[in-house]
Amino acid sequence: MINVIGLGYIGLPTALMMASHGVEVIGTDYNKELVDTLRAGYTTFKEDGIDELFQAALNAGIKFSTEYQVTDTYIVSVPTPYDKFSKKVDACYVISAVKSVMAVCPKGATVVIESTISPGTIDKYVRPVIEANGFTIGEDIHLVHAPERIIPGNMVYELLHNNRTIGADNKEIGEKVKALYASFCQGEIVVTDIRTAEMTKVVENTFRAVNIAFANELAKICRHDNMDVYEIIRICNMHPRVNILQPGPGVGGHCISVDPWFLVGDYPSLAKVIDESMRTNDGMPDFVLNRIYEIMKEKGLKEIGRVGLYGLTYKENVDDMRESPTLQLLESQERHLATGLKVYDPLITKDVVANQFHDLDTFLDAVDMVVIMVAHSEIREHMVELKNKVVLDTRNICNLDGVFKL
Ligand code: SAJ
Repeated sequence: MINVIGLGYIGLPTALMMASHGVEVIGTDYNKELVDTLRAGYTTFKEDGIDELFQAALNAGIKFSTEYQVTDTYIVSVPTPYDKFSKKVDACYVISAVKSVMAVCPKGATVVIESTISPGTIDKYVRPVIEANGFTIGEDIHLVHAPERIIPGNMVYELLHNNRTIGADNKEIGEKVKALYASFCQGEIVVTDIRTAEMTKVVENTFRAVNIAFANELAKICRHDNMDVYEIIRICNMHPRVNILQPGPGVGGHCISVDPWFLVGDYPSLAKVIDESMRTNDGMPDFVLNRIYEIMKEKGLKEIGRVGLYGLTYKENVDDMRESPTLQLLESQERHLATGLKVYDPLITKDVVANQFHDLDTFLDAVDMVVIMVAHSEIREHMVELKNKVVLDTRNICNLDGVFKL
């Protein structure tokens, strides 16, 4: 039996996937409300295919609990926030979960850490907790790092198809955990050591962050001399060895906008390109705010309160707002004492910010200028309704006449 600890964006789909592929699974989360919701038969976030997967897992007998279980394999998938000031990972939830596992686990158990952690976290924080409980690692307890790789918006598909990395202290345990993931994963599963697995995860997200920063920097350069960055990227990408990503209003989510800081925090004098890239990405919401003022001036618009931001989530078609560029932009407008921007997101039904609307028509009635911050499918379907508005399209999805780009 597998006890999956932490039933959030990664733990839940992983638990469901294993259960629906014949593995006996109990999912544990300290949040009673979340466990009650799952027990009542409801998923806790939206994702393509998650409801069907949930149903298959329920049919296969998955259980949910607030208690840690006595079993031989644990998968720890709890959040790893980062400390904004020190730029270091905060492993408190991982440490606390491992402590709780130690309180119940039998000798011989395997503890798999799936949470994203900075390189060295297992040596520094996880091993001492296990040893402090009187266990010898490698004899009484086996330790593995199996970092997740799935992308919000396509999680179920990627869980099934992505290649994976398993880091283990010894090959035998690595192969055992590989077999567990192979119960559902159709991709290649590479077994390596723990430190390498920790590093690969952070490097993958850093690669993407640096490449997005390059696109964002190009957008700024092109804006300076009024060139079309999208056309330039399109043509450059026709070169067989060039593949530039897309500029945008900023980088959000709990991965690309966070993990690279672990490397900057741990190697401040070495991680120069990464540091500069992260600052470039973090500066994009301010760049958008400046664009809003420039365009308002050009179009003779006087009231910032008649400008509306479309999209609150960190990217299209997900309901996750963590580190979202729109939230960063709203913070930025407060710093510039220019509050009043209107906001609408079809996927955020709760009131989370001031001046938030819950209906597209009312939102459009309240504004003269729309800033497309997120390329949700909904806005693509209603593009024609924007034709009498001034539009700043930060995602390059709108081809109405006169639309402004980054
Ligand atoms: N973005 C751009 N331009 C682009 C691509 C993305 O501005 O060309 C922005 C998005 O709008 C968003 C942010 O970057 O605000 C991040 O979005 P994303 O789709 O690139 O990535 P995430 O954060 O949703 O998921 C990433 C993935 N990592 C990589 O692709 C290397 C995923 O595979 C990881 O599992 C996930 O981080 C994670 O949990 O670590």
